[in-house]
Amino acid sequence: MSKKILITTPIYYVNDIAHIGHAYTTIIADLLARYSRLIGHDTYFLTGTDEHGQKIEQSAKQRGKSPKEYADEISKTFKNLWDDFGISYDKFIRTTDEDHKIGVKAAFLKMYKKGDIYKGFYEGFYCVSCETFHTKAQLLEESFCPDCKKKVSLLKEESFFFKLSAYEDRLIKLYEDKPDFILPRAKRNEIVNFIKGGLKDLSISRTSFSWGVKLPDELNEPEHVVYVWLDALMNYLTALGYGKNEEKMDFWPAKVHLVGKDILRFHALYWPAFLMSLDLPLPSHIAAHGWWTKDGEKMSKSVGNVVNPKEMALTYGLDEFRYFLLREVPFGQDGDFSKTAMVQRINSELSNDLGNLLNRLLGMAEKYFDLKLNSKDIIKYHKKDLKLINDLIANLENYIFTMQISKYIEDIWKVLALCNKAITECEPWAKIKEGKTDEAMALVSFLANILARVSLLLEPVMPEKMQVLATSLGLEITADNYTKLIKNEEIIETFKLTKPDNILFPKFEEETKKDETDTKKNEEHKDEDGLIGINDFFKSEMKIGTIIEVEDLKKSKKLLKLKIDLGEDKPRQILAGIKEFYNEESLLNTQVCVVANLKPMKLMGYLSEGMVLACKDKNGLILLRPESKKENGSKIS
Ligand code: ME8
Repeated sequence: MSKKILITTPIYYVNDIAHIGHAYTTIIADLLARYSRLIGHDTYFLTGTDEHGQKIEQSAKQRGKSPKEYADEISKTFKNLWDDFGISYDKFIRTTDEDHKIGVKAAFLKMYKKGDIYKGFYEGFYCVSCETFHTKAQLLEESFCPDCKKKVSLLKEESFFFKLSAYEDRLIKLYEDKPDFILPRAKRNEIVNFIKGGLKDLSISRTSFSWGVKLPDELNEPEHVVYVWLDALMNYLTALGYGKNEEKMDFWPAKVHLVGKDILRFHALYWPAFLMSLDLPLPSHIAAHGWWTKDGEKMSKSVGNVVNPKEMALTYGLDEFRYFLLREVPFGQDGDFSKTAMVQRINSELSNDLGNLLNRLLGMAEKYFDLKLNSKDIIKYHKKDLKLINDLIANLENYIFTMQISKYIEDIWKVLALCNKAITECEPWAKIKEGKTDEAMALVSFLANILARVSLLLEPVMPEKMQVLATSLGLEITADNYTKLIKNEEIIETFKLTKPDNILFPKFEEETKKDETDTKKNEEHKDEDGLIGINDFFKSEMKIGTIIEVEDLKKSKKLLKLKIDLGEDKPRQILAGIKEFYNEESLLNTQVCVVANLKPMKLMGYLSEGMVLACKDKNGLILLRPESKKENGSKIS
């Protein structure tokens, strides 16, 4: 029976452009949505951007832009990326949308009228980067955020509070009654332990900045804006018309809110409490995936190890990239991104096991049967293999909404292995020679039938490539065909195959192992002539930046402390030995070239996060500068 299914991604902050982590979340959610449609459910897939709050206000200011102007710019880069990636979202919500603001205000008012919101005074610590309140006891070394390790600020301001403490018992009961509410199950303890410390009421409004949704007019509190996490979480309802026309509210409650482990607490604790207060049903699952690192380190712009999803998709193919992300790491675990591992999976699993199976099928079908197949003898010769495959496939559906995605793919590869084994055992070329054409036909049509099923099963993983596979088999990827071939185990009686224009999964040279992003493993050195490879050169990331602050370090003869805007969240602090040649006036608001991926080091007790390029000869020192003004953060190559 068709159900209404809502799948969501987090809405991404617009202070950063999309990297592989965001792509990972969105691709998993896309897989869930595509799968849900394929099995016949009426599916609504929601993604978007989170645009309010202090962090965004600050980032915009650093770039000399208004928050809205800045949010428009970055939100578009997310939307464009998902469009380029063929992400099958139904709605891209922005928290600056007017309808969203209406819904947030309606929810605030409802909770207020219910008596779940009261006015008070907040005194405590706040991490702007995570947009999170912390108690002193939670901080690292008394002043650093326990999550992102950045310095927190002390807040003292009037605030409205949500009576989170009143929901403690109901939340504990929720985790007990619904053991699959948080997936993977192991992550549940994290939340339960957090509650064990006792739940404090949550500050849900701010007065020290203004970039947010105003409180409902009825409250007459023009100084307050809604806390960005309440604002953001509400997107899951406002996207459905909550507080306005309720147009799509029949999709509520969500089937899965997909999130990274960093934001599990907001979704598994605050969000159900807000929903209880709003008298709304709770989502079925909050599914939290693990973290991608590069060479074992957290990806960050300042370290210069951010993996660009678009670049990966362009180089290795979008579907190959999707396959790798979904197959490499069991859901919930952390993974380290390596191109070498990706190439190995493409070559052995996609190219050998799957692509080559199609080649073998097409080769035999063309040579022996003019690409026309008849399946009448499949049961006679392949009953046993068919039973094994049917059993494997029947189990697959259980894996998807329990988020065992790598297991889902792994079992499809067991099906492919059975097909490849069947060819070896049957030796159809020998059967043809012996005049046993029926047996050869049975084998080839068996392969065609199984590949037809595989094209349906893998469509949510690799939509474009599976379209090519299905077309070559003369099959359409539809919910009807899914029911026929996967649920009812029907056999396609005849085929007229066509050969695709290109090979399904071309191989990549294993020499990609030497790729420059697999840094640690692939150090290149100067050769005997003192020359370096181009990869060595490109290891240094050089960018254009604007000097926005100059401080004379009195204790040093040479050093000036500069703040340089490289188009990042916050300006870089760089110490440069240029005092003898430049002063504040000649530096301020001018552009320079910066090596941006140097390991930070301390000079005269100050952290220096990069190096300014300069040239010195007997006449003195000059800074290297762009010929004309370039956007901050522009790469030098
Ligand atoms: O937290 N590995 O937005 P955000 C895996 N606006 N996933 C990663 C990742 C990594 N290295 N880095 C980021 C917010 N992610 C809020 C959400 S929802 C109501 C509000 C993914 O832009 C992961 O899904 O910081 C994480 O939860 C999300 O990006 C955080 O995105």
